[in-house]
Amino acid sequence: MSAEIEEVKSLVIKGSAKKVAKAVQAALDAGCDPTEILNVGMVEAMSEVGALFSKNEIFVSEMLVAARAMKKGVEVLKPHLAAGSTGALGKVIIATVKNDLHDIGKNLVSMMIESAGFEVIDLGIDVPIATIIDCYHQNPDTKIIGLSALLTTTMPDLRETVDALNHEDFRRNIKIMVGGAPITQEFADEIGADGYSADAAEAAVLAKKLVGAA
Ligand code: B1M
Repeated sequence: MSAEIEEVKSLVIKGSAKKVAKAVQAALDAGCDPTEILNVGMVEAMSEVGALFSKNEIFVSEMLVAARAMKKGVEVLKPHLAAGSTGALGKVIIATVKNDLHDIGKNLVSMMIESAGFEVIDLGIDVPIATIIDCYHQNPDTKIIGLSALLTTTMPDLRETVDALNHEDFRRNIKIMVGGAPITQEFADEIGADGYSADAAEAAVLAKKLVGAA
């Protein structure tokens, strides 16, 4: 790993938001690959933060600080990862399901889907089912609804959300894709989603497949 990316990783783990933004810029200036800065410098850093939390070596507040630092880094990286979007492939509504406050992964998925050519309506975190349904009614040309869940305890919320959408008259007009660390293809099939992807890059490919554009 290059020294610049190592610096990004260490600053994300420490949660130094201001320094992370500068370190990401320095890594870009040094010619590091933006995808490597993201995956090795930031996503791996968050995995280490999660492992420290599991071992009771850090508190929730420290996870939050690391998450804020990663967001600052992603802001610097975004123009280098995502080319401008035309929105030509149609609208995607994306949300983290109710009771779940995790949004870093969902934001990366949004960014990649947008740069693949979709217009993304991001409803944020802890999103009630009714909000998603209302949003569809306001945007009846939506092609895909994407749902993220990061906790084993919100997998039932994901199931409930997909189930509710599966009972809507508009279901035949949309595809549903799901993802998040505890989600698997098997779970996605079980709850009646149309697609699952393990990461943001795969999510963009899946979205295109779901609308027949790949
Ligand atoms: Co929380 N958290 N957290 N957390 N957190 C995890 C998920 C955990 C694994 C940490 C651990 O214990 N090792 C654990 C869950 C354990 C479990 O479910 N069995 C956990 C816990 C327990 C909790 C709390 C319950 C802690 C507490 O309060 N006691 C609490 C729950 C709050 C709630 O949601 N109700 C909580 C809170 C938080 C913070 C708010 C402090 C913060 C989130 C801040 C934020 O997101 N703005 C936080 C963080 C940062 C984490 C970890 C450390 C990092 C998550 C992350 O951003 N990863 C996480 C540990 C870990 O993941 N190793 C952890 C990086 C991100 C790029 O990856 O989100 O997986 P990920 O997204 C990927 C893929 O999953 C996929 O693509 C993304 C990009 O490649 N993907 C999709 C995601 N969504 C997709 C949607 C798609 C397709 C693909 O289609 C639509």
